[in-house]
Amino acid sequence: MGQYDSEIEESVGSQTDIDVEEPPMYKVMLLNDDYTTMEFVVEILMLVFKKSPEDAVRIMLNVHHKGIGICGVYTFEVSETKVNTVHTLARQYGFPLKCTIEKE
Ligand code: TYC
Repeated sequence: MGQYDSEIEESVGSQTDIDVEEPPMYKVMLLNDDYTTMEFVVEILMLVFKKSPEDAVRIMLNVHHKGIGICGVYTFEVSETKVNTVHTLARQYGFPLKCTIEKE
């Protein structure tokens, strides 16, 4: 500790009283339908959700069999952007693919 450290700490606030809170996280859920192709869903999972080809196939098949499945967990803003990207791409290619946001 230098001669003036305690005064400096007082004026700027000590590190320990800064309240570091994690942002709330949101799950992006993918929904099954009868029209979107398996290939398109796998592409979406790789492109938008950065999944490996193996993970993308696994997630797609899980949604295909169970009706719904999780693509990833992100902050609200990131989740919302990913949902919008999926819907925009799906409409562009004429698929009814839907995904939703769920609070963790
Ligand atoms: N059920 C679709 C089919 O048989 C494939 C599919 C999987 C669609 C997952 C949407 O989120 C989905 N072609």
